[in-house]
Amino acid sequence: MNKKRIKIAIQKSGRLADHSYDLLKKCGLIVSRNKGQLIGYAENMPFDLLFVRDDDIPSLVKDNLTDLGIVGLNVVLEKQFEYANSTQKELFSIEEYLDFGQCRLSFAYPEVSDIQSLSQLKNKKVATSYPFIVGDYLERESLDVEIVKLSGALELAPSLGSADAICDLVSSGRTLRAHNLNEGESILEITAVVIRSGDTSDPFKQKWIRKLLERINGVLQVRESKYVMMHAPRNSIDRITELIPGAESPTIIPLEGTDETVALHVVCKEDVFWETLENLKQEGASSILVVPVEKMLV
Ligand code: PRT
Ligand code: ZN
Repeated sequence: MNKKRIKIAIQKSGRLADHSYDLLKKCGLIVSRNKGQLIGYAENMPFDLLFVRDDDIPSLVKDNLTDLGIVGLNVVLEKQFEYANSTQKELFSIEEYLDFGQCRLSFAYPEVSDIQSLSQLKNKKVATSYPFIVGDYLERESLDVEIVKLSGALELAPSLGSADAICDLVSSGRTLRAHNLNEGESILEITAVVIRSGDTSDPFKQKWIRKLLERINGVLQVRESKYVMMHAPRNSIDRITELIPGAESPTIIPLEGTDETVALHVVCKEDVFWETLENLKQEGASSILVVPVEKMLV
């Protein structure tokens, strides 16, 4: 029996923790894990899960201590800059952009300040937890701004006088508003991503990693996808297919007792709204059913 196991690092607790764990369970992993335990073992597949702080995930993957990791793009990019001078050829690769952990990295200015845009920040100070990403952006924009690195409570930096602006993660914008800060330029759109070690050449590991990545892709597609069924006039098939957002080629099934009407089935990779159904009806479609898709492998 092959004893090799593929290790995946995910966040132990925090914004990405439950989403990451659920995603892997949706991919079919049955994981035995006791509360408080830092490692979980998949019973049915050769995967072990390591529950760690998100900031540690890129280095675990870079050092090949784990084969895969799920972490925010912000953390990945910041570490990539940090390791840029390393002699290691391939640190890790981004394999998949996920549909959770969405936020953006934005500049924000105190409501009371005269400075309300990047161009006004010249020779001033910006506080951030992402000095490399922000530094790279400012350099590309040829802006001379001093970066103050802070690891927490960034929102307080302007009122404490340690910076003129901040550059921080924003999702709803509530935190900025609560601290009387105006959101300015967004410099990065963020989601959680799957990263993979540069050293997964072992064929056994490769096979299972490919399988898992395919399943992750399938789970992501399914979340949006719908299966649409209807009766449609044969001469309207093209127009009807065009109306369905993200539709692939439809399956056309003859109906007993008629040549003019067919059953049309199609997988649609976007949400289907009432307006679409009303438009389909106008083109002559009837008995329209929209059902969720449980699993998909393309
Ligand atoms: O303990 P550990 O080190 O593992 O976790 P952590 O505290 O460093 O990270 P955590 O769990 O807060 O976030 C993990 C990842 O979630 C981040 O690296 C981002 O990729 C992603 N993410 C998504 C966010 C947010 N949304 C987010 N809103 N991370 C942080 N925030 C913070 C932001 O810093 C600000 O303080 O939430 C506040 C703003 O939220 P809004 O909704 O008020 O705008
Ligand atoms: Zn963290």
